[in-house]
Amino acid sequence: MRIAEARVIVTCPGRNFVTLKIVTDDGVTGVGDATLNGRELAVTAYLREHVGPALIGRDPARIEDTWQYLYRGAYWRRGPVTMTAIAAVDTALWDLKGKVAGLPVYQLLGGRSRDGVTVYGHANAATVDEVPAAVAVLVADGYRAVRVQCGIPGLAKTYGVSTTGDRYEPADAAVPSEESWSTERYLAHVPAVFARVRAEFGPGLRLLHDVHHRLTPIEAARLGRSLEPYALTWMEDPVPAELQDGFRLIRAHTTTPIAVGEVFNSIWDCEQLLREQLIDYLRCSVGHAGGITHLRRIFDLAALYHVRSGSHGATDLSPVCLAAALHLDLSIPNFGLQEHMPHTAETDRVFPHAYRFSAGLMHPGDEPGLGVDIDEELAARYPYRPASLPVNRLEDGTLHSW
Ligand code: KDG
Ligand code: MG
Repeated sequence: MRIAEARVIVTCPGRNFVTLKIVTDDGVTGVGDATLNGRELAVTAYLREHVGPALIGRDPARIEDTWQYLYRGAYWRRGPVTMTAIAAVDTALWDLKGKVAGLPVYQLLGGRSRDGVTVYGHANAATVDEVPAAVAVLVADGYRAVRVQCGIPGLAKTYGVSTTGDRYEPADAAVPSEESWSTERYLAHVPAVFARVRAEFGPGLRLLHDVHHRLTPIEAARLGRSLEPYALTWMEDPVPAELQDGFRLIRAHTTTPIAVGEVFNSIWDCEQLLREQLIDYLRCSVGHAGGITHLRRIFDLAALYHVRSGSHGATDLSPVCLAAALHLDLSIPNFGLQEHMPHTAETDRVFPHAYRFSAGLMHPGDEPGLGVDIDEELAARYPYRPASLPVNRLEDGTLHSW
C-alpha cells in the first residue's frame, strides 16, 4: 500500500478549517486537522507545495519514519505552521492505520485507561450577576468542570466573552479588530467572580480560568494567591511563556495550579517547564503540537514530573482534531482534562463523527480509525473567508501581550 494523494480541503462552515485527506493507491483514506486560526492559508500552502508532493509513493504504515522525515528532514524545524502541517499528516496516518487494522485509534495506543474523557465547558458572562446562570447551564448539561470568564467593568469588550449572546467566536474580521485591556481593572475584578461561583455551586464543581497570557509573573503570582480560597483546578496561560524562568516567580508565591501550552508546538517548548516542575497541566493539542505521535511523547515526558494533560479544544480546532484528542486522552495514563467547546451544527454536518458527550464525559466511539470524516461536497459549499484574532491594547494605546 502506498500514498497516492494528499488532498488539502479548506472550508468555512461558520469558521475556517483546513483538513488534510491522505488517500492510498487502494482507496483507504485518513484525515488530519491542519487548521491554524487566522493563518489557515500558510499551512495550506506548506502542505500543498512542500509536504504533499514528498508523501506520494511513501508507505502509510511508517508513521514514525514519516514524522522524522518531515521534522528532521526539513532543515527548518518547529514553528506553528510546520508543526501543524506535520500534525495533519501524522493524524491522517493514524486514522488510516486504524482503518486498515479495523480498530479505533485508542486501541492502537494501548487501549482505554479510563471509562471516558472528562471535559470542561465554557461559561462566559458579561457581568458577575450573570455568571451563575451561565455556569448553571453547563452544570445542567452534565459538565463537572467549567471554565469561567467574565466581562471586566470599565472595558468595552473582554476576550473570551461574547457581546452578542451567541457562542463566542474570537476570529472576527479579515484585519484584526482591536480590544482594550487594563491589568488593574482585571486583577481587582476576578476574585469576586470566583467568590460568587464557589458560593453558589459549592466545593464539588471544578473551576478553571484563562488569563490569555496577559500578566507579568508577579501580577500572575498575585492573581493566583487571590484565587486560592476558591480552589481552582487551574489558572491558564497566566503569562506569555517565552520567558520560562518567570514561572519560578509565580510558583514561589501561589499554590493555584498552572496550565500552559495551547500555543506550544514542540516538546522543546515544554521541556523546562516540566523539568523544573513549574506547571501542573500541559495544554498542547494534537493539531498544533505535531500530531498524535509527538503529543504522546510530550505527555510521556510530562508524566515524569506529575504533570497531567489538559488539551486545548476550542472551536478553531476542527472535529478531526477533537476526535484525535479523545483517542489520546482515553489512552494516556496522565490524562487531566480535555477542553470542549461544541462546534456549530453546520460544522458538525461537514465533519460527521462518532464521538459523543454524556454526563460530563466524552468518548471517541469505536469505529475503525478516528471515527471522523469530512463531507467534501458539503465542505465545498462553504468557501474560505479571511478572519483574524483581535489584537489587544492598553487603555493608553500601547500594544499588549496576548
Ligand atoms: O485560536 C485561539 C483560541 O483557540 C484560543 O484563544 C482559545 O484560549 C483559548 C482556549 O483556551 O480555548
Ligand atoms: Mg486558552
